[in-house]
Order: sequence, then structure tokens, then C-alpha cells
Amino acid sequence: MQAPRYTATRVIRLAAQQRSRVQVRRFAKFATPIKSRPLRLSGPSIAFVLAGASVLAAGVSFCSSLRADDGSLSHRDRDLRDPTLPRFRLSDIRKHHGKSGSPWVTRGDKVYNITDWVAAHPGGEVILEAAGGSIDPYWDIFTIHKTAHIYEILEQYRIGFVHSDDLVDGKPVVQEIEDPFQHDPLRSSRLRTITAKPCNAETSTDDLSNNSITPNELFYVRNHMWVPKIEEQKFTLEVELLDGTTTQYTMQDLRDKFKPIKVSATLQCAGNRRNDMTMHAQQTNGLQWKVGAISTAVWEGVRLSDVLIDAGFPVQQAMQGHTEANHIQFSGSEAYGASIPIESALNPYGDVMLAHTMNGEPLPRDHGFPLRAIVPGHVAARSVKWLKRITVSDEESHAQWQRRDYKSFGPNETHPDWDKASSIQEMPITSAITNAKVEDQKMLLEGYAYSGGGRKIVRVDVSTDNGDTWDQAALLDDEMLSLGRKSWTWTRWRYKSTFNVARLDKQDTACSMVVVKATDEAYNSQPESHKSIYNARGNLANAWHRLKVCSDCNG
Ligand SMILES: Nc1nc2c(c(=O)[nH]1)N[C@H]1C(S)=C(S)[C@@H](COP(=O)(O)O)O[C@H]1N2
Ligand SMILES: [Mo]
Repeated sequence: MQAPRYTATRVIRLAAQQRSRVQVRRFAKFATPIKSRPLRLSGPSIAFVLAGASVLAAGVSFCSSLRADDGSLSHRDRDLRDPTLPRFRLSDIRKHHGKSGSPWVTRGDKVYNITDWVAAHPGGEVILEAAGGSIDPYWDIFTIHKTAHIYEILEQYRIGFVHSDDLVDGKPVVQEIEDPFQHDPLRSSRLRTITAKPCNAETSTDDLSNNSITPNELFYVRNHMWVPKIEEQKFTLEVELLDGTTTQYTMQDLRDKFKPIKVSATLQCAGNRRNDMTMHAQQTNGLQWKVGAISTAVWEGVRLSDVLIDAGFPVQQAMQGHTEANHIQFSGSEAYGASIPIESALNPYGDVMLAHTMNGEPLPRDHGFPLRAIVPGHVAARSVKWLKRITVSDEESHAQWQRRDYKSFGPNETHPDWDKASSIQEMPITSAITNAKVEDQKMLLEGYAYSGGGRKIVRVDVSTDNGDTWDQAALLDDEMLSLGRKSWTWTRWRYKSTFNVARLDKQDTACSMVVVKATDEAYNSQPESHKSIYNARGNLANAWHRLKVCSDCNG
């Protein structure tokens, strides 16, 4: 009997499925019995690297150095490696697969027993899909995870070496795996690329300054994995209710059955301005975004609540609090998942939507073609792209992006209790300077301010002397930014100094520290320092934005 051959993407999709009971059962259906497991290394999962790596990374200090190597085998007959550690055959290692109860992985010629790691990290179970094989080919692709601290953690679980009879030139023969990024779209060279695979690229300060609605090709891209290839004709969205009943919708169904809506909304990554926190507090663990992990578009699609009603969910009743449902879970087509609280999902003023159109165009592939969730006013991590499935549930999504990331902790909490912390949902207030120059001896500043929850920006305060004295920036109006039932977008602002910058020189300094902070309609304002809100993951870095501006330098 031939076992189903897993492609990398299939395994990952399975691995990342949320673990509600129904889904666990569905998952079990795909489990390959060990004997018929195909020999090619198709089982290990990229999700291991992604999930494992970031879980492992949690609370671990950053720049640790790589361990010295134990020396590798140069000839299969002469095994010079540490003789005190046992050797294992690949055929035996394969028995330590995800369902074996004692999962192992290999890296190079080394063998690791990750059983204890898994036991200590509830929610990190996706790691099990890597078990029984090598993680190397995936780490080669996901260079982003090839960091010293992750190697070092893995080292703690080493139990021995791959047997020399299974090594060629000192390494187990690792099957070539298809580069899942090979079909990613081309991106504008105007984006500031942080990592190419997966694509993480921010909008440039010029493009932030010049556009109130960000053109699609300049909209920041934040992908945890590859961009899935989806044919609109073959695409269906599945909606599952609490009792397990499901309804399918094609894109045509969504267009034909539901009233279209148009909402302008800003998306901002929880990691926006993380680099600022690194610079002003200490090293943070994550993509070092500057001020451009934020962009704004006009989204068109249908209301989530309309679709839920059609699928049979008693929305009216739920809005009166009569429901067991607490969360709406979203699953992406690659592996990503997240959820939002039921009250966000059903709020008639919340404008939560399933979007197929971005600035008048079909969603670009990078931004979720053919369908994504847009959850205005919430951290962009909840606006799941390539949306495949909506699950009404009594609990939050089990995806690691819900449970093991996108949370924030106190400055001292290096080993945080992830289960206790709340997921980031509505965003706090922030602001940034995107352009600073001196023109005719006046200082000219431009930037944005944004607050979550639909809270309008009511004021932007600017200081050109590091916070000693303050003035107000002009808030720019733009009717394209007001589509929707609340204030879902950034407010762009501009400031021109009333004094001549020559004054700066007279003070015996050619430069001044410019500071901006914003206030929203709930009179929330930003914290003064990044130190006070430091967290190892560098999430929600929303302290006053400071920028040194010099009279002899433009920008
Ligand atoms: N399916 C899927 N949805 C996703 C992500 C992802 O990697 N996969 N990234 C999330 C995060 S963290 C952010 S910040 C936004 C980024 O959206 P954008 O790439 O359209 O700017 O998408 C969110 N939705
Ligand atoms: Mo994000």
C-alpha cells in the first residue's frame, strides 16, 4: 500500500491546523503509518522551524555565540566524533516521528531528542511534524531562523550522532526539497526589504510621506511563509460553526450573495518601530522594522457578520450575549492562523470584513489573493491573508501567532508565561516622523499618527528641543481615509517651525532632537520612553518618536 506522499506545503498546512477536537480528528486521518512512510524526507515540517524557532526564541537572550563543532566525519570508516555519545541509524531515527511519544530530529550528523522540549511547551506541538527526520533543508530556506540562539537551545537536547554508515561526506543524504518561495511575486524595489524569504519588506519613509492611501505595490509586506498559489476559480472559503456544521463559499458566492462594503483601514504590524526600541532600550528579538510596517488602503468585500448569518450562526442572539462562541478563528491557506474575540467580529460598528479588493484592484498575491480578513483597528496579525477557513469557537486559535507571539510583557519578564498574557488585539496609539528637513531656515516635519479601536487622532504634539517645549502639528484631512463606521486609518500630519533653525546653531549645537507624540479621542497618549515598555519581542514599540535633525543636513 502506498502512503500518501506529503509535499512540504501539505504537511505544514496540516501541522498548523488548529487543534480543536474536530480538527485533531481530521488531522489523524492523514497520519502516515510508520512502516509505509516514504523514504524521501518529506515529513519534516517548515512549521517546525517557524513555530519551534519562535517558541524557542521566547525569553531567550539574543546574541549568544555558536557552540564549537565536535568535528565532523570526513571518511565513513573513521568515526572521530565524540565516542561517548551513541550512534543512531536513520531507520531508527525515523521511528521517532511525531506520534511516537519520543520525537527526535536531526541537524547535520547530530541527533536530538526533543520530547522534553515539546512537553515543556504546550502549543508548540507543530514541532512534532518535524520529528523523525532532518530540519536542515528547511533551515537552509528559512535563513531567518538560522540564528545562534536557536542552535544553542537545540544543543541541549542532543543525544548522539547519526551512524557513520548512513553518512556521505559526513552528512546524512538529505533529500532536495522544493523551494516553496519560488513562486513568490516580484516586489517593488522601493520597499525596504528586511528578509527576502519569507518576504518582509517595509514601506519607505518617502512613500509614507507622499501617500495617504498607500499604492498596492508600496504597501508593506509581512509574510511568515511563502505566498500560496491560489486559483480564484478553484478557491472556496469554509465556515464552520460551533456544532461542526460547515458551509462553503466560492468567490462568486461572496460577490453575489452579500452586500458589498468599502472601508479605508490602516494595517500596522505589532513589530512596527521595533528597531526604535532596540536603539533606545536594548536588543529586541524579531524583524527590525523601522517606521514602515504600516500602510493604508481602501478595502472592498463583504461583512464577516453577514457571512456568519448566512452560514447559520445566530448573530442577533450572540450580540445579546447568548452564545457559547467566544472567538472567530481565521486560517490562511499556507499555515498561518489567528483569531479575534466574538465582540470584535460582530460589532456592527467594527467593519470586520472579508476583502477581495484593495485600492480598486483584486488583492495582490502578497496581500492575500483572493480573500483576506480585514479587522480594522486591530493588530494586522489578525487580518489573515489567503483566508481559507473561518471557525466559530469557544476558544482562541491554537496557532502560535495567537498563543506564542503577538503578546507583550514587562521589561523584566524574560521567561514570560505566554498562557497568562492576553493576545494583542486593538492597537495602542503611536506616531512617527517620516520626513524631516530644513527649508528656508524653517524645520519641516511630516509623519503619521494612528490609534487602534477606531479611535480618532485628536492631536499631534511636536517638540524640537527634546521635549522641553511643545507645539502642535497640522492634521491633514483626506476623505478617502474616512470610509467606514469609525476612524480606522492613520492621520497624517505636517509641522513647520515658527522659528529659524539658525537658532539651533546659536545654542551651540547644529542639531536638535525632534520629538513627536499623538493623542487619540480617548485621550490616550504615547509612553515617553522605550525603556519603560521594553519587551524582549519588541512588540508595540509606541514610545515618543525621536529624531535628530541637523541644520546642515537634510533628513
Ligand atoms: N495567511 C497569513 N496572513 C497574515 C500573515 C501571514 O504571514 N500569513 N501575516 C500577518 C501579519 S503579522 C501582518 S503584519 C499582516 C501583514 O499584511 P500585509 O502583508 O498585507 O501588509 O498580515 C497578517 N496576515
Ligand atoms: Mo505583523
